[in-house]
Amino acid sequence: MPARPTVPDWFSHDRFGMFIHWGLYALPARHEWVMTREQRELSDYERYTEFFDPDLYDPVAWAKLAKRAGMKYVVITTKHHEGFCLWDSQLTDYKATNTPAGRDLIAPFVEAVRGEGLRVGFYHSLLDWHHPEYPIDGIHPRRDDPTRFEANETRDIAKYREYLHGQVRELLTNYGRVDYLFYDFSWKGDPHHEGNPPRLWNAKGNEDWGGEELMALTRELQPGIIVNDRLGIPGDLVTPEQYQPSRPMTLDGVEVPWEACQTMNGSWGYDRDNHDFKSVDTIVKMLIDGVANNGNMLLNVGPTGRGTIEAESQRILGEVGAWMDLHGRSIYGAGPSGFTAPVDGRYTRRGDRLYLHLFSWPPQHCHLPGLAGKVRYAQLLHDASEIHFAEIPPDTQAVNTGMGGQPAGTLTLTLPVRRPDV
Ligand code: FHN
Repeated sequence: MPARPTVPDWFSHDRFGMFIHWGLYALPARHEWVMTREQRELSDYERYTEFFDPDLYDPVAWAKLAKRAGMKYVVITTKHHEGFCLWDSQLTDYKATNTPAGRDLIAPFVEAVRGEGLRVGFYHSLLDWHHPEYPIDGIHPRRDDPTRFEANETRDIAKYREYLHGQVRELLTNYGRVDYLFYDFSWKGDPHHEGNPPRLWNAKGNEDWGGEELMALTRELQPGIIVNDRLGIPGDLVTPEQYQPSRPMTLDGVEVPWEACQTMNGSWGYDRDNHDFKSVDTIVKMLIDGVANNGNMLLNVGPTGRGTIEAESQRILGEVGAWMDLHGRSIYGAGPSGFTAPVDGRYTRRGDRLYLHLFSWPPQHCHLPGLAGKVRYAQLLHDASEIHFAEIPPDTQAVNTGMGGQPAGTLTLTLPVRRPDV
């Protein structure tokens, strides 16, 4: 029986992290899959290395932005599917060191994130559309490769596996403490990608990744590290992507830790033409909703080719941080309440404190005006339900639509719970 997924307390306490997708794809600035979506010739795509010059890269500013937003950990793409490495890997020339950047970009990132008291996570792609021995999978038939649809016998999968494991060893050896490894992604048996064309090399199952061996190496090099579920074998948590589970997540009927990774605008990598950002209100509600169902949220930014995080992302994260300044105590160390929430709201609970988050106002049947009405509604809610609130304390932080510039639509009340049995 595989070990049950578990995560260290810090992860369930911290609830909220930043995801960073950064690589050569920031230069075409259309999506991190641009190489595949536009069927770019490898020789053509590689030329971006001549222009990758993130002169405005400031990892301290990135770490401060994450902290400002109330995020407690930061996960960066060390290498995405394109195969380009942000660190000074000794196993390839396809790396930031060999671009106008001229240096390892992961080392200063790690130092900056730790400097802000945040935890460090690495994203690492199992796919590598650049490596000569990476098997052609069903998603990236290379036009410049005459064997593109040949069976994988034309490629030495063992050599690719050695490269993959060797780079993981570099990342988990050369940068001190790493708290979280987000592998990405495998298909076979992966709930995130059911129905996709099975990968040619995965037809034989995941032993070609060396998944078990890679998991063991990860834990050997970084005891206590959190490893996700995308190696194609059970990890320490489940990682729903771009959706919010409607209840706590389970495996075989047993609740498991989970973290929903979300974009701000539908694109992981910087997409210069995509201004379809989620509102602050939506992001705050997603975070609350996740905690109410015992999950985390990993919210993504996609820095530009020059190393900046676009203004809209910064604005949104600043306003999410303003909400977190007031209500972080209903998120950090909080979780499901055990009570039935009103249809237009959520409960989160931390110890004997119950937090009522009203997502819409006025709720269907309450016509009480203004803030007093909202507070009274909270009392009505709880008189009518199995929860009995003590008098709402005078210091109740009742924040509603528009007040003090808070995100519209959320009213969060901090209320002590008088246990029904007392
Ligand atoms: O293909 C990637 C995608 O580009 C992005 O990195 C997401 C983030 O979880 N993971 C894969 C799609 O599931």
